[in-house]
Amino acid sequence: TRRLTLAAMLSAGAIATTPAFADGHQVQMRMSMAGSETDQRAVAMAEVFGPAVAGFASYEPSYNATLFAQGTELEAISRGNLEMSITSAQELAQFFPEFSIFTAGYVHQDAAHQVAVFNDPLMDAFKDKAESELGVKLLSVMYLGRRQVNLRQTKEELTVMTPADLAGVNLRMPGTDAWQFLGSALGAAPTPMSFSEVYTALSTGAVDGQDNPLPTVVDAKFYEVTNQIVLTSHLVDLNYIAMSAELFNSLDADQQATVQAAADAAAEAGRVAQLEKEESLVAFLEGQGMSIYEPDTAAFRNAVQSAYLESEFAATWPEGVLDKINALGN
Ligand code: KDO
Repeated sequence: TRRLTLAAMLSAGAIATTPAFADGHQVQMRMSMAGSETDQRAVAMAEVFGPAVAGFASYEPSYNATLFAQGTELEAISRGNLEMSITSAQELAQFFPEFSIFTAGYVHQDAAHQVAVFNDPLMDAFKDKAESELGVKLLSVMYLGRRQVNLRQTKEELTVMTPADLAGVNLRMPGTDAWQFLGSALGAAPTPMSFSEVYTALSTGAVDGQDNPLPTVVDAKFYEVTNQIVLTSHLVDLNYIAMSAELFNSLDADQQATVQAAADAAAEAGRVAQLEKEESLVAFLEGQGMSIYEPDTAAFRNAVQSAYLESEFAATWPEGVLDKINALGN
């Protein structure tokens, strides 16, 4: 509904569409991400965010980690070499370990819970730290989806019901400590690798599998080089629309409000699209010959939750925040 409101505002001329600067100068907003152009977050940013800020800024996305390698975007923003990224809590945890609370398996419950957490005062200290110490403003939360375990092995070769069944499985996880820990907590042998290398690694057998939400499995065509998906739903994954704080703070109040509304509207549009895909893609993937099944989810949840609570990550979580996050869920 936010998307419709924004579109209505644009067509009604309520949002300026002429350059706000006297010399017609447009603010450049380069956005680098590892995802593809057809990823629903990318689509929402291009279709909703870009047009909404076009009155004073040019939104210039680049995909597939072609501008900056996955995991280097925050530093690039911090140094003034990049204006925007769709970043993750795992990447922020590299700078601020307490962000690992948002990377822990089976904490976020669904897309609505992510939004409630992001907009709750509990987030203020996290946002303030990213802004003051890294120069990165977190504008809005995007929904990537429920991460599932996606393997080359056929279900006949390996049926995964509990974490013990993943013992020795070489599972590609993205390359930060928080991601590697999640792979271990699932019972697998995690291997760090950037997203852009995963398809080839799966096709050659360099790894046994990877984890991502169903829309990503389809968008990146991982179903062509794997045979099964275990519906662990181990992480209801999110991303943040991140912007250079220096750039944001250089805008006037109206422009800042426009950027904020545009980010929220893009996040909402992307969320709706991604949820729809997550629902509908099971049939598509089964049609491609994939086995898709539920494991003993309670066994995964118990193993993963206790691994986190006993970990050094949990020691960095600010007092009381996990309880507040849980209280915002069902
Ligand atoms: C991935 O590397 O598996 C991951 O899903 C991690 C996310 O945080 C996100 O960066 C995503 O990749 C990329 O945007 C590609 O979809």
